[in-house]
Amino acid sequence: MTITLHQFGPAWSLPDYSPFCVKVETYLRMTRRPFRSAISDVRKAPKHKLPYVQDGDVVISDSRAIVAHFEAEAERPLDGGLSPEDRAASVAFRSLFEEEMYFLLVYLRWIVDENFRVFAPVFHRYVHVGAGIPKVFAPLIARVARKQMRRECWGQGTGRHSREDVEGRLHEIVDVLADQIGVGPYFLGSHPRTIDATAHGFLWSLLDSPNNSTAQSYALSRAPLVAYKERMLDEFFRAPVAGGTAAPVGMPS
Ligand SMILES: N[C@@H](CCC(=O)N[C@@H](CS)C(=O)NCC(=O)O)C(=O)O
Repeated sequence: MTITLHQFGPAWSLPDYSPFCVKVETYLRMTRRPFRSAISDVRKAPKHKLPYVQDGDVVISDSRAIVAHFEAEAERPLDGGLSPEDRAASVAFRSLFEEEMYFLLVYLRWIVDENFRVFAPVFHRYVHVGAGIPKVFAPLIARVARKQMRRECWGQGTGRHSREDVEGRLHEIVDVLADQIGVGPYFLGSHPRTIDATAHGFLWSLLDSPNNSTAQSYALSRAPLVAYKERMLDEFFRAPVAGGTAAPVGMPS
């Protein structure tokens, strides 16, 4: 059965500019599921958000639901045998990444002028290639999208903070993540778990998106985080997989 991962598309050294899309791609690679990537129109996504996945006749949106879908059908789910303590840690860290760190990253990318100038061409390309809108309208769509992201960040609360406060909050998260990962090799120790897909998606985005931020340089200075990202890349993105080779990073397969 073919699995199609609908996403925004590659950017810089990442397979996607959305950490949620990188999360799902990481999960599919961790579980050695063959899949194809499609750059898709977010307006046509079931919940008007990406990623979503088509697994045969089944369409699943929301990265958490996607992971739950594959975990439920797996013979050996990644989270099988997780202790109650580790399950609690996994759920709490997932929220840290997806409900707090996400908005801090959105702030840096979409609200900080100098970073938005770097992101805009990537977004323009998506508007044209992914949503099929003529290139000439891309800057206008980017302005509308930016306004919407500002509104969302303001509503959630992060948008009301200064850039310094946002960076400070990310520094705190970076410290906590470096302590948690330590020597790893995985987020919760010796076994790869679903939280590794989330952690890798968000850490890779923080470390390698071209954001000018003290949070990024601070994260890059923390050896456990950089080593973790490199380990995840080596094992799941760069290593040959059974039945073929891993798709090159940044290329839809
Ligand atoms: N809870 C969702 C979040 C996905 C999400 O926020 N996707 C963003 C990109 S990072 C999106 O599609 N934004 C488009 C929009 O809001 O119009 C998940 O886990 O998949």
